[in-house]
Amino acid sequence: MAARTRKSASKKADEHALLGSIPAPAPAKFSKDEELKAYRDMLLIRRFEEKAGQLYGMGQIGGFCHLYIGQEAVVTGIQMNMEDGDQMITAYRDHGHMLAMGMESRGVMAELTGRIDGYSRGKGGSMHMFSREKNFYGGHGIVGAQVSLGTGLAFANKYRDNGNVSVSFCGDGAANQGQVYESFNMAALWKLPAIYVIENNRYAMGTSTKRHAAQLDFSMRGVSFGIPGIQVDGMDVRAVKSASEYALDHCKKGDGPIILEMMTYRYRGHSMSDPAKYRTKDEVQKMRSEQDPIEQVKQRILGEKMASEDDLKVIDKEIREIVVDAADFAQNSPEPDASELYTDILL
Ligand SMILES: Cc1ncc(C[n+]2csc(CCOP(=O)(O)OP(=O)(O)O)c2C)c(N)n1
Ligand SMILES: [Mg+2]
Repeated sequence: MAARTRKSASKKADEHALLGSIPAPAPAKFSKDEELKAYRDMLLIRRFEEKAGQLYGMGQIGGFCHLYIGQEAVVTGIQMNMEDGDQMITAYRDHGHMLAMGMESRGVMAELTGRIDGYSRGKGGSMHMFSREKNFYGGHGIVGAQVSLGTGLAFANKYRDNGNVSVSFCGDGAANQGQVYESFNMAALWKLPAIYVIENNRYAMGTSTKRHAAQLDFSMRGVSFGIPGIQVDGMDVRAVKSASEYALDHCKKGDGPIILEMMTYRYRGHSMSDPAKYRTKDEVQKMRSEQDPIEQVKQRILGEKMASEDDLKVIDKEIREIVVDAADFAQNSPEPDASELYTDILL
């Protein structure tokens, strides 16, 4: 009897495995324009955040500041497929998502430095910025909360029958949160147009996935709700683009929610105050030298002679100018007046 139970349990697991995982589509073949766009967009995120790291070190940015450096291909590849009206929502590691959605680097930097010209008038800081106009819904400090809110966005899309999709990002650690599964249940039940992107950067603060996750294959996290998942090389912007194209199509066809697990890595500590003693320097160095998302694109551009080193230097210079301009703008923007403490308050 016990043997029979074991056998049927393992059969069930096989069925779940089939249900849960869709093989990742082959990485897209990029045109010259797409390679250059990906290079430019990822470089902007990287240089912007390096500058933010510097300003933090100089005491110009207070509070929390979580850098996305290393993970740039994830948001860049997804954004390349998004259409007008599709929304994005994420946690606190959010600067890259804002820039990818077209928010102004000046306004983002001014918010980081707590100035009046910031997207939240200097009152939100790094973790709390929004732009309804650009369909970016934050910026959330409560781990996992954005997944429920993103599911609400998907519900609104379906209710309004507007054809749009909400893309909710969360980390590997957040994927253990209860409300994530409540959201999965409702999204599957109502076949909501929701993409759940789990950015698996291998750590939740200082805790590695091996120590925090019972199921290490995060693409399988929707299995009990019948939500398919795809595990994607999140360091290769072309792989991200193909998988997200598939996912957007899945949602737009009315097939309900889908999970994309992005295998990625953050080079910096969890936040600016984390010395990252839970991993070796070699581990970080290996990822940087072997899988860096920007370097991969650069090597393809040069290898396929889509542009020369000099052409790329021109782009690098333009990006540096945008970032320096954003930092100057932010530092010259006034701090909010004390009276701002009483605005935007819900009573
Ligand atoms: C509900 C809740 N619990 C705990 C925290 C503290 N906390 C902030 S970030 C974090 C780790 C999350 O890791 P992960 O989801 O993998 O995202 P990553 O930082 O790697 O992008 C924790 C536990 C929080 N902000 N909210
Ligand atoms: Mg993580």
